[in-house]
Amino acid sequence: MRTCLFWALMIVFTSIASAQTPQQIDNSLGMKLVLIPSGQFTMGSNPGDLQSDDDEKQNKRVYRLPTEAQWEYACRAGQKGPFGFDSGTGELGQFAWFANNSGDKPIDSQEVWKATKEDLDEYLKVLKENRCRTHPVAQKKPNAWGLYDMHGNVWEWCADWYSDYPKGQATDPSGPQKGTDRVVRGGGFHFQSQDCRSAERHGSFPANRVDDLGFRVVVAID
Ligand SMILES: [Ca+2]
Repeated sequence: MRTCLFWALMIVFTSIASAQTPQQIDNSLGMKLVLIPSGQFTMGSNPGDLQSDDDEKQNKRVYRLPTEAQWEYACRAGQKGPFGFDSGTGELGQFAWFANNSGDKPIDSQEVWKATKEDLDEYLKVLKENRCRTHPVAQKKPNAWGLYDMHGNVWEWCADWYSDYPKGQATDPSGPQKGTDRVVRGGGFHFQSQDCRSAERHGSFPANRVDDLGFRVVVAID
């Protein structure tokens, strides 16, 4: 079988090299090659082939990170305010785990920030003493599209490289071609309410591993 494959590849390459190649080619070793016309085909088994193996099938669902635009669109769920829910339907604490409610006792994280003189280490020390932590998903209310934990709990990786937004309008943007940090969105359990807004954005080095950083996936369907 390997020999057959080898021959097939040689034949295809020959046909691509020159459309004028004769139908049969001989070489100095006495090998006889056959010209195969160039063309297109769909690789893999047909949908009706009941004997096909999994690795032959096309159109398998591909799960991936959302782009930054897709993430924010899903987070906002049609809302134009700071969060992906109407203020008439509740407060952030009903939809999200953030610094005020992710620990054993409720706290006012803005007051803690002021009291610790905006020293991050001291601020985090207070939160650690209160055992602020992640929580299982879907314990809070979902947004209008049924998505849980878009705000808070853990920041979420997006596929885009992080940079300033480009000037002008864009449709379904996917960020710059290269960069050093990837976009993270949504805020985490250590953070204050303003850090959990739909528009809040940061960049993080792709190898970064911390306890308030996670991801959700998207999948395109036919
Ligand atoms: Ca989140």
